[in-house]
Amino acid sequence: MKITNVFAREIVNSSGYPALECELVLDGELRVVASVPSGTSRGFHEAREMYDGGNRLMGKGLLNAISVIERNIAPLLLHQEPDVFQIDMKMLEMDATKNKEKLGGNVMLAVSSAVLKAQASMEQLEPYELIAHLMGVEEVTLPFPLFNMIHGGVHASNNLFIQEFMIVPAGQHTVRSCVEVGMTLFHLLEQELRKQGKHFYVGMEGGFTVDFESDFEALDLLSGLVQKVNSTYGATCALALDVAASQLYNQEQRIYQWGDNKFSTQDMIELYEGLITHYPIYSIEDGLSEFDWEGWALLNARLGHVAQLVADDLVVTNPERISYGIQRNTFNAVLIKPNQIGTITETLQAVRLCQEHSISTIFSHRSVETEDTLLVDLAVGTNASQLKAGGLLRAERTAKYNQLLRIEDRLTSDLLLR
Ligand code: 2PG
Ligand code: MG
Repeated sequence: MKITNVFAREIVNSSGYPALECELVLDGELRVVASVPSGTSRGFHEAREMYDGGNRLMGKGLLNAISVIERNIAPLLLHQEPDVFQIDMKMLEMDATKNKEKLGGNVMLAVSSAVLKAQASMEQLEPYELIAHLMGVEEVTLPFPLFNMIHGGVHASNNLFIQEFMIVPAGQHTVRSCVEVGMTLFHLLEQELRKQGKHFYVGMEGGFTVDFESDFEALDLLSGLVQKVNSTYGATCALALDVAASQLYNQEQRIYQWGDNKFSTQDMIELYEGLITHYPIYSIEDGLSEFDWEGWALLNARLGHVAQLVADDLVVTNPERISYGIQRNTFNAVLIKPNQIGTITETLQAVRLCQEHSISTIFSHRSVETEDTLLVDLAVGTNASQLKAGGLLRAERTAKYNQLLRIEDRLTSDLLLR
């Protein structure tokens, strides 16, 4: 099958701004589309995004990006069989800058994702099957979800400093039972917030945005609910946090500003040690800043054996940064966000690198999303250990969990057929 048309367009993302979508037509009849997300708490070293700037749509227009796809990249695709590795290599030749300054990570990922989907269609495979093939994975195991319950930091206009309070339905053997435990806990949380007379609304990642006296009050409430679910349903839920500490860090003074408190790296590590002792915390993401490499090494040495310590902003899905971090022993898990690096090929490289060094991988959505679910196929096809796709409200988040449920059903019925 050959690519016969290449289109790009602006669609609407979950924050009411344009998102870039690429559409490919194969043999004049089969169509695939892929769109890309965007971040709010973006890492400093992430791939740049191409936006128009100027007045239209607060500078977030994508007309230039569309033109780059349809004029500059389309000639590389037309009349060719879709091959994600080939096109990624060609785009990386067109833009050899460190941060994808020329083409933009949004442009490259929209194309790369669409080509991956087209290649899967051509080979009559589901995207996760093609990805498993590309990764040499013979038997896929499904990632378990991290559900975002309460928003804070730059994701919410409340008074919490921790950006994401998530629950981990650990100990469940199927995605379906994870989702059931997640839904139960979610509604228990809603009931509790109502009972306490708190004003809350649905946050940008599909959890709740609500004021608490402090981050500790939110942790108390959630860990109480986790205990309740665990005893009632025989579950073994735990908590996961994304502190997004780059947002709290003052690089010149080397301090973390947590409300009125000024914390040194050492204070932060002690804070986490205390939290892990008091609460059932399984995972801490971005506990320290993207500029605090020494701090990360200390953190990992001190707490790496008792908690999952996830690097997000620190490594931004960039194989070079991941490799540097592995050499310095700075984390035991990495968040994988394809749009931080800009191509599917580099995303797969990042995962491979982690897996070769027994570093856990967690595929992650962005705070500003579309309904695209390729992320889930990537998580499944690479045998990633976890999937972080937000809360259980808002269709762009549930689209991801629903895709995971569908894949689970397919895999189970395949097994039954065999
Ligand atoms: C994160 C992400 C997703 P953002 O920090 O992990 O939750 O947020 O997309 O705003 O970077
Ligand atoms: Mg993060």
